[in-house]
Amino acid sequence: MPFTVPPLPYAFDALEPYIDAKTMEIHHDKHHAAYVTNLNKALEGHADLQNKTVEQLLTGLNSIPEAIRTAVRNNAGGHLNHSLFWKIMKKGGGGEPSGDLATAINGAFGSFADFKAKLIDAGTKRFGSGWAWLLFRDGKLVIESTANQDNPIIDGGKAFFGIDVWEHAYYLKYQNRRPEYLEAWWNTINWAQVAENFADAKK
Ligand code: MN3
Repeated sequence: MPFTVPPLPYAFDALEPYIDAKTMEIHHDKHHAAYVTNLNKALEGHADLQNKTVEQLLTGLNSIPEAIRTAVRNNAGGHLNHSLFWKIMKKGGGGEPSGDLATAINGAFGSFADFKAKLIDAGTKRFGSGWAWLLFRDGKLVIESTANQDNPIIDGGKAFFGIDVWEHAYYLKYQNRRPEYLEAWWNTINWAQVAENFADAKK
């Protein structure tokens, strides 16, 4: 079955004023849709690959024919990354995590404030387009950033929270002010969903 774009779990304007409705509409309906269209196109004629999940495609890039490997890497990555991104935000989000997730964050980074500063720093310093992530690597909770649509799963990481720092994610409202977007974004976070993702990633 071809890959499909999951519906946005809230209205385009749900994240106002932090992320504007027009950005959400273009980001979801055009950018995410294009990754899915281009992934399906790349996999045309490769029935064996069409049955895989995006996670399977990305952890097995070396076994994908060279002619379509980069297209699969970029577009399966784009599909996976955005599917996660929409879910970890919600209308009326924000605040701080609680429970096991809060304990793990405090243990790894000292405090929520330190964690937040470090993730913002990773997103700010990512040159060009990419993502900043909270993930498990070798059983440890760490922050990393990746270029383009690469997801840490490509080299064994398990990302369960992250922010898109491509210009298409913020340019209409924030123009060149990426740090301002990175700061405002925390007001959209769905911590209950992130806690669920964390519990899954920890397994
Ligand atoms: Mn994006």
